[in-house]
Amino acid sequence: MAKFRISDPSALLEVARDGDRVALARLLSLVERGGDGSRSVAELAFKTVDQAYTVGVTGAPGAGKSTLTDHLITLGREQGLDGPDQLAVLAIDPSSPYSGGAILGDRVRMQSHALDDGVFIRSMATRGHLGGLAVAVPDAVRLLSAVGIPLVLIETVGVGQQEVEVAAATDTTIVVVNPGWGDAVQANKAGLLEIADLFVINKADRPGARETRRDLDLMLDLTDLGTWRPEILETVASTGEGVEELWAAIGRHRRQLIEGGTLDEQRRRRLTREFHQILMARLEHDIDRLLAADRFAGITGAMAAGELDPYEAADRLLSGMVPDPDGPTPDS
Ligand SMILES: Nc1nc2c(ncn2[C@@H]2O[C@H](COP(=O)(O)OP(=O)(O)O)[C@@H](O)[C@H]2O)c(=O)[nH]1
Ligand SMILES: [Mg+2]
Repeated sequence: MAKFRISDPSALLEVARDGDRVALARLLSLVERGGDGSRSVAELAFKTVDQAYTVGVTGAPGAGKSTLTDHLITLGREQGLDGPDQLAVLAIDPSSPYSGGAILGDRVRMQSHALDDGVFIRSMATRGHLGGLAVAVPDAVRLLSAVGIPLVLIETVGVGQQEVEVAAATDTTIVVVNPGWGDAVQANKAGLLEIADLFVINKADRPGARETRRDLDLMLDLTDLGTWRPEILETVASTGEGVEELWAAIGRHRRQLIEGGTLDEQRRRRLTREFHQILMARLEHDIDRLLAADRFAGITGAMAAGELDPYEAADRLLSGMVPDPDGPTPDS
């Protein structure tokens, strides 16, 4: 039991690499929480050369993402990307229940299940992480890679800019829609059309799948596509119909990325974007702190009095020329 009291990240990582899921869960908690702990985990994990392959599953609430992901877990375990292997699931959608491996709200049971069958499932929030999900999720993926997990499934609800960004930042992005008039159009509006590598029309047991396929095809025709035209698949996640074909399509997309050399290129681009997010988050944090300081009440006062326009105030602030309201004034 002594080892469970370890809190030093590098010691935890060492234990996690030997397959200790409790240690891994603890490291992921550090990542979620942000701050110094998260920083040292990120630093350790960043040195990992073999990055896990990431598959994003996104779409509106109720589209069937979790049910579909459940099947992908099974297929991932049985077939893997290059043969059966362990895998991890990050559920960013807080309403995700998994029948196979996990029950949310019962973390202990969830982790022991993961220990049994090589599936590590974790729901993720960001709590204090500066930069939010867009920074915390890549950190988590690198951590999972660092402990030797080759495949990470990431379920996000495709609503809101942050979630869409997270969904987009995966090697293969699956957008789940349902049959029926307008669903494809909604997905387009949410910005999901541009990020999709594969479309899944789930609940294909319901009427309207053909129309949804036609809508998607029409929208794809109007989109400036790269070398890969997103495939459109139909599934009935509740029975498992079509999920084997989906797994095969994931494999095709992955092969295309690897053979075309675009996998590395995409990952480099994502890293640049991540760096941008980190810088933005830091600056925002610093600015908030500056503005909260008493001495800056003077600036707000000067702006309110019409003595200083906001652009001039920003110029001075950014060039470090903002006069200290508590110090001597330039013309005194
Ligand atoms: N009829 C039908 N229902 C499905 C199908 N896939 C999922 N469902 C049901 O749709 C509901 C929402 O599924 P869930 O996987 O939780 O959706 P999520 O919110 O996108 O993760 C559940 O009651 C599922 O049983 C399907 O292919 N056909
Ligand atoms: Mg779900």
